Amino acid sequence: NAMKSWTVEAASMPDGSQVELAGWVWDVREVGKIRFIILKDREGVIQLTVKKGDVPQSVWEAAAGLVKEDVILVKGVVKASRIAKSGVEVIPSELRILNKSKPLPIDIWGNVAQTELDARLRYRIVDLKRPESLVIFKASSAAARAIRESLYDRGFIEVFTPKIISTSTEGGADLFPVQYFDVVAYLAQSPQLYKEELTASLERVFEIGPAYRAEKHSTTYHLNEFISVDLEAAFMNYRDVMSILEDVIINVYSRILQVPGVVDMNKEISVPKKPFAVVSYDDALEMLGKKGINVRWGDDIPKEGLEALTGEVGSPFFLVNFPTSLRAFYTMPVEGDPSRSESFDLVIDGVEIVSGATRIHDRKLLENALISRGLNPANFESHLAAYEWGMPPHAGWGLGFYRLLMVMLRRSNIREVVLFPRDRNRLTP
Ligand code: ATP
Ligand code: AMO
Repeated sequence: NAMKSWTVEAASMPDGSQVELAGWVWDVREVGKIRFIILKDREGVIQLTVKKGDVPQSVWEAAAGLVKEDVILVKGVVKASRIAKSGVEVIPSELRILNKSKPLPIDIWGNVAQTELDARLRYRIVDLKRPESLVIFKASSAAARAIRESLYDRGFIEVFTPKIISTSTEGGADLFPVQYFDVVAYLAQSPQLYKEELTASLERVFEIGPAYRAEKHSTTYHLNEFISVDLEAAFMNYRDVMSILEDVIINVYSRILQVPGVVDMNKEISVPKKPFAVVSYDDALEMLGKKGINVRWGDDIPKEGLEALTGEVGSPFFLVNFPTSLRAFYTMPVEGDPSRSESFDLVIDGVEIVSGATRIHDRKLLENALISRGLNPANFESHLAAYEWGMPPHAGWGLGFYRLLMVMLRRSNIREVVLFPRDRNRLTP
């Protein structure tokens, strides 16, 4: 058996078990004739007790030169211990140094708050050794898994669409150009057009993939590369996909709460309850007006408005029926009230996490929507063609994965929940 055990597994093994562990030296202390080594791996720590005379001389000597973050492999016996933190200690019969470590450029043993986020991101591979940072990325993995689980259960299939594309999908100029042989192509802002086209065959699809926005924002919740969870479903409207979204959000919260360390990191995280509050754009403007926040009908509701609304109706909440002019061209107007649309945002703790809508499925209407936004239908011909070959009514949403993690884990900056964030000033690491 070539597989090493995790420290947490060793901690629950019966007294006398043989074990093989590998990991990093978290701490090392010498008290007289005993060298205590705290061995760390991804899942936790365990104490190695190296007592002169009780262990082979080679082990005693190897233990002497150890420094923090040295990489070691240990074979030994698990022993119950009343003093060791996990209730067990390991008495090594073999200790091999697999690699030595130099002093680290940032402190990973102290309080996270004491190291600037900038420095942590500059030395991200080192920062990730910190238990608090590890918890975030375990939660991230659990969240992605929970999303997949919820959507597979509801008949969605996972798809992968190109990230190098020929035209804008969301309108606007915030595209990164890339040289694609002899032509200029762009990095995808979202899989919007592909996911809609796929409803004509695959019916219910989702994708978890990168999205690129060349926005010159420098806020705590915008990035130039982010992970977007995109969903699209045939024969559904915006209310149907809002209901799926509620279930997804609830499952993600439940799952991340099961990740060891998440509750300790923040005691206030709790699973939201169904149904989430629903506020129309018009009602939101009225509520905000009464609080002295004046938004003109047809304008975006600013962040302070979203925060004020959270104070009124709680979190999460849906904002619905945005002015059609505020939304992308593919958004379905309300029947009989075309200045408003069958659209929604989901806001959690004052941050926009998801946008979605019922989509237009009629080619002529879609062409008019493009024209009314100053876009040229000729540039969308390959997309428009799909609308002539049996395009079903459909709806969907796009969820900002990092924004969701940020609000769930109550981090104040989106960069904390991204391994290697890409923002205006950060292209490395
Ligand atoms: P969407 O892509 O759906 O518009 P979004 O949340 O990124 O999603 P934006 O319009 O890009 O929406 O920005 C949302 C809010 O972010 C704005 O209403 C504004 O309050 C805030 N915001 C945008 N740029 C900045 C900035 N440079 N500094 C501070 N806040 C900003
Ligand atoms: P939208 O542009 O609103 O909609 O994007 C969807 C969600 O993605 C997240 N998001 C971002 N996260 C980090 N940094 C950014 N710069 C950034 N921009 C957006 C937000 C946002 O709610 N095609 C539509 C979705 C759809 O209708 O299906 C779209 O892209 O959480």
